Amino acid sequence: MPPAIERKPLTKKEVAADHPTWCPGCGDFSVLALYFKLIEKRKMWHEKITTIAGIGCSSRFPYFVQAHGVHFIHGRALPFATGISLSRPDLHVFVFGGDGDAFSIGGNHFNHAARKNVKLTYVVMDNWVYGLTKKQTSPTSPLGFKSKTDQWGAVDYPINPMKQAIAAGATFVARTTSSNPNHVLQTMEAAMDHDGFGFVECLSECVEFYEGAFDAANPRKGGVFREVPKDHDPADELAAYRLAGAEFPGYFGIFYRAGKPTKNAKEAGINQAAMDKVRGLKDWQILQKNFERMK
Ligand SMILES: Cc1ncc(C[n+]2csc(CCOP(=O)(O)OP(=O)(O)O)c2C)c(N)n1
Ligand code: SF4
Ligand SMILES: [Mg+2]
Repeated sequence: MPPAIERKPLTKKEVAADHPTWCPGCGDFSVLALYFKLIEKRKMWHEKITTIAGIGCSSRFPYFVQAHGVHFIHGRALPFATGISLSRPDLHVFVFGGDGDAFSIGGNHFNHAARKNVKLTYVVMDNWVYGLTKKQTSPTSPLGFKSKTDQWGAVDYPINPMKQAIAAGATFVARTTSSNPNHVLQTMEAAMDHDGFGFVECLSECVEFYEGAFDAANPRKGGVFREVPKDHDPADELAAYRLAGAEFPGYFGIFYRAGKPTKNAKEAGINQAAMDKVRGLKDWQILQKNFERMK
C-alpha cells in the first residue's frame, strides 16, 4: 500500500485563478485576498467550496477563484446558490456581488433568501455605484450623487442595506469595509460559521467612478473606523436597527444574530420523513405506488 499522504491546506497560489481584471486600487482586490486567506485559515478543500455571483465588477469574483463557482445572471445569484445550499449540505456556499446586483435587479431575491434563512454566506461589495456599466446611480448611491443616470444629482432616497437585511429576516447581519483587512476576514469568518443566512455589507471603493466614497470610514484618509459598541447585544433586533440608522460612516461589526431553524434543516426533515415511508422499496415500486395514488 502506498504511504498515507497528509493533505495540506490549500495555499493562496492553489486557490487563485485568473489574474483579476479589476482596475488598480479597486476595493474588491482586498475582499478576494481575504477570501483566499479564509480558505487557507479554515483548511477548506477545493471540493468543499463554491463561489456564486451575479453580474457586475464585483460579481466577476468566481472567475478569480480556482474552485467550483458560477458567474450567473444579473441579480439571480441567490436563487442559484439556494439550490446548491439545499442540495449539497456538505458545501460552504459563498455568494459575492455588488449593490446593484443585490438591491436593484436582485432586490426581491435578497428579501426572500433572507426570510427563508437559507444557509449561505452573502458578501455584498457595496461601492454605491454601478461600476461595470460605468457609473449609473445604484440603490445605495447617496442623494446628490452625480452619475450618467442622474446628471443633476441623485434624487431618490438610498436604501440602507443593514436595515433592509434585518427587516427581511436575515439571521446574521454585519458590516465591514475593505480598507480594514483584519475586520473583513473576521466578519466573513463569523458569517460563515453562522447556521443560516449570513449577510455582510462590505464597503468596497470604486476608484474609477466613486473615488473617495468611503474616506470618512478610513483612518488612513482622515476618517474614523468605529466598531459596534462592546455593550451592543446582537440578539436585540431593535438595537441593531438603531445602529443601522447611524449617520455615515456608522458602525462596523455584527449588528444582528439570531438562532432560527434554517430552510435547509426544515426541508431535510421533510425529505427524511418521505424517505422513511418508502424505505426498502425499489425505485420502480415507489414509482408504481405514486401512479396508483394518482388514479
Ligand atoms: C438583465 C441585465 N440587466 C442589466 C445588465 C447591465 N448591468 C451589468 S452589471 C450592472 C450593474 C452592476 O452594478 P453592481 O451590482 O453595483 O456591481 P459593480 O459593478 O458596482 O461591482 C448592470 C446594470 C445586465 N447585465 N443584465
Ligand atoms: S470600475 Fe470600479 S468597481 Fe469596477 S473594477 Fe474598476 S474600480 Fe472596481
Ligand atoms: Mg456597485
